[in-house]
This record gives sequence, structure tokens and C-alpha cells, in this order.
Amino acid sequence: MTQLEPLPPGQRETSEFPRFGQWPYARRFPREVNHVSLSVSGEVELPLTISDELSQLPLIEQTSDFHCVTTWTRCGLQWRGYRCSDVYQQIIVPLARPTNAASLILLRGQDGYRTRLPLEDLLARDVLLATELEGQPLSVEHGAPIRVIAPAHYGYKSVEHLSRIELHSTAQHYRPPGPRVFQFMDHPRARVAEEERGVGLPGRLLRYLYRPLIRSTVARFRRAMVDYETLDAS
Ligand SMILES: Nc1nc2c(c(=O)[nH]1)N[C@H]1C(S)=C(S)[C@@H](COP(=O)(O)O)O[C@H]1N2
Ligand SMILES: [Mo]
Repeated sequence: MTQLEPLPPGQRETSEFPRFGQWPYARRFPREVNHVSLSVSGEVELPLTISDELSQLPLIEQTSDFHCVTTWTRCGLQWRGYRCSDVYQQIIVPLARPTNAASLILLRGQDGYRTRLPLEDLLARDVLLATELEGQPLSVEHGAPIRVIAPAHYGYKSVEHLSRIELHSTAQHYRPPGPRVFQFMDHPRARVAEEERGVGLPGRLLRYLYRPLIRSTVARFRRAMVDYETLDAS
């Protein structure tokens, strides 16, 4: 486990890479875990579904640290997948033809989870649509069959089981995942270096609010995974 960068403010290194997320999503699982299918819609002239087209793109290997907003960091994860900017420039732009207004992207997972990022952030070189972790196809635990990896942003921007990419001009079509009272947890950019953990409260303060939630969240996601695998086997 090599740490690539000094730990960002408020983060602590862990040797685990737990399945993690917001509580309501612990028991939601993807329906399709083998076949990649990404619908592209919104501010485009021609909505489309991407699947086999991805194989024209170069596969990128990237080692990066993963920072969860609740303050745990897993260093040196080895991902393999497609550069998000390649997907955008070489598939979405020519085939879907985004309008000039497209500047905000909604990313949705098969489990109903969702997040938003400015298009500009998604076009950064280190943002991947990953299909492999540590040399293996992504497991259900970590986002099968394809997920976003945006290392400069807190983990909640790295949507697992990615199934829809929506282009928009404003956030008008976006409702953050989870209960309304927790909307402060959803920062439009969530950059790790700036400690943009949430809105309305300073990131430094949110560290202390989030840390006590880690253990119970890991346990909840682990139990849900065990139940899912038991059901699957029977
Ligand atoms: N589809 C989906 N993507 C998701 C989540 C989720 O619950 N569902 N949780 C987010 C959060 S908060 C984190 S920290 C990471 C955790 O990734 P992991 O489960 O592979 O560890 O996924 C993010 N992406
Ligand atoms: Mo997270």
C-alpha cells in the first residue's frame, strides 16, 4: 500500500477498502453486473446508449488514493478502465452531439444512487470509468460492471454501477441521494484538497461529525453484502 500523495486535510489512512455509501443504498444492488451499458441523455441532439463502443478506446491503468468524505483513505488502488475524457470526446461528442449548454453532468448508478459534477471536473485526466480493480473485473462490492473513479473528489462522486450519464445546463433536474435533511452532505464539487465535504458547514467541522459513522456504516454494508451473496447462492 503505497501512499501516492501526502494525506489530504482531515483524512486518515486505512488498510481496508470497505464497501461503503449512504445507508439507504446498502441493500440496493445492480441488476446487471457483467454487461456495460451507459445511457447518455439530456442536453444532447441524439440520446444514445454506449456499450461496445468503449472497446475502441485505450484501456488506462491508474494507481490512485480513494478518499471517503467520512475521513477514511485507502491508498494506492490499482484501477483499469477508460479515461472519462476519452469517452466524452471520442464517443459522446461525435455520436450524441452535446449542445453548448451542457456543463453539468448527472451520474446515476443502477442502484438509484446519483451525483453531479461540473463537466470540466469530469474531463480531468485522472477521472476514469473503471472496469477493473487490482487486476480483476469489478466486484459487486466495488461497482460492477463499471464505475466512476474521480480521485480528486470525495468518494461520493465516484458512482458505482454506473448506468446513466445525463448532460444538463443547470442542477434543476438533480435531487441529491438520501433524505432531504442530509442535503448539506452534498457538495457540487467535493474537492478533497479544498476539504469541500459538504455545504453550509466547514469541512473541518464535518470531519468530526462523520468519523463516528464509519464503523456502523461499514458493518451495515458488509451485512447487506453477506445477505445478498447468501440469497444469490440459494
Ligand atoms: N452506486 C453507488 N455509488 C456509490 C455509492 C453508493 O452507495 N452507490 N456510495 C458512494 C460513497 S459515499 C463512497 S465512499 C464510495 C464507496 O465505494 P466502494 O463501495 O467501492 O468502497 O462509493 C460511492 N459511490
Ligand atoms: Mo463516502
